[in-house]
Order: sequence, then C-alpha cells, then structure tokens
Amino acid sequence: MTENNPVSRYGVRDQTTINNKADSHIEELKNLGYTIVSSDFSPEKQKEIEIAFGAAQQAQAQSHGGEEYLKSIDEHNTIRCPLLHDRIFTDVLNHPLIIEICKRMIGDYIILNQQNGIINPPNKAKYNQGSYHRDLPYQHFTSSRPLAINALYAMDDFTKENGATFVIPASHKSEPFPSEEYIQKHQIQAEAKAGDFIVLDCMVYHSGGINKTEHKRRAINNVYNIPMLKQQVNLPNILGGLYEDDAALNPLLGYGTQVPDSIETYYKSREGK
Ligand SMILES: O=C(O)CCC(=O)C(=O)O
Repeated sequence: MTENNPVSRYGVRDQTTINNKADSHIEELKNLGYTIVSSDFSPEKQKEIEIAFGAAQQAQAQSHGGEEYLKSIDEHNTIRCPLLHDRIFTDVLNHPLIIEICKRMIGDYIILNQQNGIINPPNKAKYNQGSYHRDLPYQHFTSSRPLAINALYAMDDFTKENGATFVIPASHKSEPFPSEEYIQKHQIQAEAKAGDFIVLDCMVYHSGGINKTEHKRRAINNVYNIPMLKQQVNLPNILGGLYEDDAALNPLLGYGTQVPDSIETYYKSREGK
C-alpha cells in the first residue's frame, strides 16, 4: 500500500496528499488529535537539555521557597518557565517543524502559552498530570481549527511501564468527555522515544500514566495558542526583556500582544497603524 500500490477504493474523488513531513503530521493531528514528531536533536543536544533541566529544577527550588514548600503546593514535579534559566530551552519551544505544524494548524500568529518542565515521579507516586484533561480545561466545545496545540518534548523514552501519555483519539471533535465504556475501549498510550515530541490538539483528552519504574519520566510541555488567549503566566514580565531582541522569539513569547495597561498605552499602540 504505497503510492505505486495504493489501497483499493471506489467512489473516491478526493484524497489528502502528502508532500512533506509536516503534511503527514498535520493529517494525523487533524484526524486523531495527536502525532509523534521526531526532534532530530543529536544525542549531545539531548544530553545538554537534560543537564539544563536538572539545573533549572534546582534554581527554581532555590528561588521559590525550597523543595519542601514546592511539595506543599504540589509544584515539586513541575519546572515553571525553564526558558528563564537557560537559552537551550528556546530551541525546544522554537523547533522549526513544531512551529510549522502549529502555524499551519492555528494561524500565522501564535504565542507560547506556557513552557513547563514536567516530571512523572517513579514508583507509582501521585502525578499532578495523571488525570484526563484538555489543555484548555473546563471547555466543552469544538472549533473548526485548533485554538492551541501542545508539544510535549520527551526527555526520556515514554513507555507503557513509565506512564506514557494516554490519549483518547479524536476526542477533540466531541464536546463532552466520552463515556467510561468508550474510554476503556479506545484509549491508547502514546509511546515515544527520548527526543520525540508528542503533539496534541489542546482539546484532545489526555492523561499522564502511572510510572511503575524506579526512574523519573521527564518531559517539557510547550503550549502554543492564538494571541487572543491569555498565557498561563505573563512571560514578557517574567522574562523582563530576555529574548526580546530575537525577531522570531519576540512575537512567540508574547512581547507583541500584551494587554495595554492604560488608555495612554493603548493610544500609543495605535500610532503608526
Ligand atoms: O506527562 C504526561 O504524560 C502528560 C502531560 C500533560 O498532560 C500535560 O502537561 O498537559
């Protein structure tokens, strides 16, 4: 069943064509709500990201009340805004194929909603992403194109044993959460290799699995959305000018779409339009 030996069909007038890598991921994302994209990062680059991830976790604990405090608010398994700590995380969020897919799916102007380092803890410990949700939680509607897309960079292999992400394929196309019976029958576990991105339509129901191994399962979640949606945290404020001079990162990080904080600022934004 290749182009030279296509599947048998009748009564078919239109068929999706695939001309490049993005096309085939977009077809899966539209139909199933998820796709696995290889980052093609070299092993050295993957290692660099891993080292920076550990350092960012330590830096976060030091500057935000320590490990015990973060535990008390269930934040010890999340690194908020790793790009604040190391430029290498901008290579993850600004990955060319991911950006191409997001722009073709959402529209030309996309902004980063959040970048979070996430750790699925070992030995079946409780994981704050271990329940089914949409990445626009509490929302029950469908849209003709996604409002947001989530690219989960796998730092470790995602396996059934270490809690690879559960996905209910095509659930972005229905308003309600599916029935228990439907979920049991159709949920799949998205296994991936370290260095892959698990890319999801933000409205597809998904959940981290239980990590039954003795090792952490680490990832970096990057969520992109239309500029009309607010960011999880105010990235331009937090970054304080960091990466503002970078022509690609400036709009992506939301520097160009901040809500004016006064009428004067709003008028200023109109100048030259
Ligand atoms: O860790 C996972 O497998 C899922 C992560 C997730 O659901 C999220 O970050 O929204």
